[in-house]
Amino acid sequence: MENSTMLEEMALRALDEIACSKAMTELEEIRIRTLGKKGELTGALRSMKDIPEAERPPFGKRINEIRDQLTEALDKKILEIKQADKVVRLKEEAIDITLPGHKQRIGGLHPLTRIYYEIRDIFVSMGFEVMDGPEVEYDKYNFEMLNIPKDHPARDMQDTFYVSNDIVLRTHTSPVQIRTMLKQDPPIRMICPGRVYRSDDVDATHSPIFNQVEGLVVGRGISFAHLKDTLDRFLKEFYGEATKTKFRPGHFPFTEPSAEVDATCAKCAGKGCGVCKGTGMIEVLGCGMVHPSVLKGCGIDPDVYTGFAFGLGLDRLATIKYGITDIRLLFENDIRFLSQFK
Ligand code: FA5
Repeated sequence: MENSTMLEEMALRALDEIACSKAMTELEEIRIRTLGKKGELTGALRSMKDIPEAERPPFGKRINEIRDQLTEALDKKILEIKQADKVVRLKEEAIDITLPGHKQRIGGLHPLTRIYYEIRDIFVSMGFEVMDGPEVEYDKYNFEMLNIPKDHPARDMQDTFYVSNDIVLRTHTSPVQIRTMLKQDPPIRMICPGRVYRSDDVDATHSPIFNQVEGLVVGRGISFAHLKDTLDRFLKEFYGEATKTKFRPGHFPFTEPSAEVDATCAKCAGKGCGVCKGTGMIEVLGCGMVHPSVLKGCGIDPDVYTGFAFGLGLDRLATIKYGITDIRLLFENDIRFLSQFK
């Protein structure tokens, strides 16, 4: 076949292939096959030597025209494919803003933390400072210096987890009283929050791990009237102005006299309900005047200084305040329960 006919056929075929191609890889193959260094057009140029001299200029001109035509067709098709790809990509990456989003859950403070913050703020506003003490405690601080010697029956009041003969998991926050009095001279006015441990059986009102807030005031002329007024004020602030308090005689080896304090039931406002067992009042804390021998053991002269102390169960206070019927709910960390306290 004549060279120029072959050239035209090649051009037509290439243009047709370009028009039909759907991918960049196909176009690249066509480009290399037709316009590449060893491609069909270069082959046509080389074949010029075989045609009569008079036909060479129009043949060469036609090769250049076809090169331009193919280049233009390829460029156009590349643009088309890129455009189509972009449309597909935009469609795939499109964000449907009408779809409902994922709800961002906002956390909240644990009810025990909230209760503690409330209690802390009330006492801090009365001039108390906040102290801290270890949960793994010397028997000496947890019991002995609080007037509870080894083998004394008073130890039965608090079933204890012993780590060794001399070390216990503290059964109450009262050892922080001792630690404070040992390192600080009066006047002292402190509260101490913390976790405590007792080998109590678990039920709706008892847990082997629970939380207390201890309070201690030591100074000249501190009397039971100060204790009564401080706790009265605190309970009114905490449960509401209408709250009434009742001080009943109690017994703690480290305070004399000792008292247990009942407050108007927050659930029924004193009318009587299941929570307060129909009495309208509920026991909320233990307290008393610091025993002179406890002061003396800590190097404080009981003839010069007197003091009062109190200890409240944070978990019990939380159950009463929020009407929680089972103390265990406070430790299970069930999100359905906790999310009610945001
Ligand atoms: C004491 O622990 C004394 N240290 C309190 C005190 C301090 C008295 C200073 C005088 C001066 P008691 O054992 O009663 O006292 O415990 C205090 C509070 O802890 C109780 O009123 C109760 O609210 C709470 N509590 C006691 N045992 C448990 C338990 N197993 N689970 C949850 N709360 C408890």
